[in-house]
Amino acid sequence: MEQVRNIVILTGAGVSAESGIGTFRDAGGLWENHRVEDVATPEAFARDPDLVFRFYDMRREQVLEVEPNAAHHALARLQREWPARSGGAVMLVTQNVDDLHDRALGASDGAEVIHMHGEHLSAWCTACDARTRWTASLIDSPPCPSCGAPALRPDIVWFGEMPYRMDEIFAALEEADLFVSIGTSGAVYPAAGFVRTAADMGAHTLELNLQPSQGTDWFDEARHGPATQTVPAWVEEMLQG
Ligand code: BV8
Repeated sequence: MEQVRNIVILTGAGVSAESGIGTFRDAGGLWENHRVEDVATPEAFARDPDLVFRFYDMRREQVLEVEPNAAHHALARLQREWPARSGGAVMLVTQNVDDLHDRALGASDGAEVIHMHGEHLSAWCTACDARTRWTASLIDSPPCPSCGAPALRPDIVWFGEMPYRMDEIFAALEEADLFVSIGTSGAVYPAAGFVRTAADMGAHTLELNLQPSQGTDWFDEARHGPATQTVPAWVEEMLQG
């Protein structure tokens, strides 16, 4: 593997599984017998807002009850230590809407977590477009703290909606020497296509997952096992290498 300076990491539900947050595949992709695609869409929200509010209120409460695990902490350590050690950069992009990466990272100057599919702990006002940190429920249509309108929705990217910060992500993929995918099944696009973009740009590609993902053939290397084991070992290797 060439000299690695710039790393792009993509994570999915598997990195939070050992913290007690079920993955999408775990539940067979179902919630209260609703296909996730049927509650995580603008159409579902228009059709039955209370159903969608209950879905996200329940998951928001769950996030407040769990803690980051060894995989989250190892990635936070890499984000803090890699730049000085390598002269390069680490971009951590997550599909997860929980805040476990953020809590593990804490207030580290310059380092951040890019939530390409949004966050549970943020509410988005469809009247004034303000985004507000939010830990309570949304089902009773509370007023927007900025404009007062009862127009708050979960700040979540639903199916059919454009993921966040795609320009920055693709710019980093173009500069990446190493692309690492952790705890994701590779079932949802555009995230599932990042490995091919990175590979096309000459990056070495590594998959860390419990089992082979749908896109496993696109990776140069794959290590299978629980994230709390594979991720700390890989980070130690990178920082000692
Ligand atoms: C868009 C927020 C267009 C909501 C989410 C190309 C081909 C086919 C379809 C499409 C395509 N392009 C677009 C589509 C449509 C769609 C899509 O991909 N559909 C799929 C179902 C086929 N994509 C979209 O709609 C995207 N938007 O394309 O917009 C557009 C363009 C221009 C202008 C406007 C619009 C938006 C997609 C985002 C939807 N929102 N999340 C919420 O969370 O409620 S997606 C959601 O599902 C997650 O964020 C994540 O992305 C995905 C779940 O996947 P994973 O995280 O990987 O979880 P999963 O359970 O599947 O797998 C877990 C893995 O972990 C497993 O492999 C398991 O083995 C492993 N594991 C388990 N335990 C452990 C572990 N690994 C390690 N350790 C463990 N302990």
